[in-house]
Amino acid sequence: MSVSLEERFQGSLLGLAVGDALGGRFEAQSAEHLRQRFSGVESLINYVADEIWYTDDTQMTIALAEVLADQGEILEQPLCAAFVANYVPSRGYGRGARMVIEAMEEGEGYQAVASKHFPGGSYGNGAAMRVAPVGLFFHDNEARLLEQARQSAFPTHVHPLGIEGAQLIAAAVAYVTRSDEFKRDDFFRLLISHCQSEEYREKLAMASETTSIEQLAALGNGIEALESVPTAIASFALSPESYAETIGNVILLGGDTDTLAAMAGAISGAYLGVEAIPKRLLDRLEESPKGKAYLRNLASRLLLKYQATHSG
Ligand code: RVK
Ligand code: MG
Ligand code: MG
Repeated sequence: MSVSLEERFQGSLLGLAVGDALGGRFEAQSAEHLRQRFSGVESLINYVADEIWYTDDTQMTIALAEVLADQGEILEQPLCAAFVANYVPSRGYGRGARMVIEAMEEGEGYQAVASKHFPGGSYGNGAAMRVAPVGLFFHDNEARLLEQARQSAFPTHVHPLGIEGAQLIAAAVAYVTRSDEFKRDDFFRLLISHCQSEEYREKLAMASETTSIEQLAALGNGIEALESVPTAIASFALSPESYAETIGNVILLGGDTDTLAAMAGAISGAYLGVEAIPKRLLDRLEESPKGKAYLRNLASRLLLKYQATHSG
């Protein structure tokens, strides 16, 4: 069964938003607590009865997708302007990200804030959680993909581990966007070839051998990119044919549930397409001005720009 590029672009953005919104309900809870509450992924999904609202993960992804759809590439100034225009503090941002965006908003030198707030810059998962549109847009150009993922990280995440996390999620989204059939060994071989640090090489080697939920937990559920990017990738590879399992299994790990499910959902949605997202969840995704309909339209705009830059 072949999935169209339009279904993949929509699947990735909506898959990210739905994962973020469902995961957002359980942020910082423990795996023990969640396992007591839910017998498995099905009961987790059936629990959703009312509207689900996304968090900063989707809000920042929207900024990135808008820049790509308008400019055809990530440029520093339009990206900073889009982060500021899309800044909704109540969506719950990382501490460092908030300070950098507020400095941008004030017209201050955000570069100094980005590199000084944390020594060596942030290695939080904030660059990886928002990078999916880069993976979609540059799915057929590996060199550009890596450079643009780096560029999309820079205003807030200058630490090499924060940037590398973004490059790996972008590469995973790109790989599955090109794939009609998921080839696990090939997928991990490619991702490991993109690793620059020993830390990620080790974690992705572990991810490539993850064949159970217990092993998935050992990869981490934290807010640091290294403690969440490999986990999200491994969860997709564990259930490539099920969007629900891909996001449900990481949410049940507890910890940074919104971001784990946002990243895993973006990969799964790009592979399976928007139809794979359970109707129960998609129906309940918020209908705000930048809610479900806007995201669908943004995915189509992103695809149109992709096609325009690839014709002639
Ligand atoms: C609230 C020490 C560091 C560090 C460094 C830790 C939203 C800090 C989303 C920091 C995501 C946190 C998440 C997040 C995304 C990072 N030394 N600690 N060099 N670098 N940390 O603030 O956009 O949920 O504890 O840059 O990456 O849903 O507060 O933000 O879960 O990682 O925030 O890093 O966060 P930040 P972010
Ligand atoms: Mg969040
Ligand atoms: Mg989070």
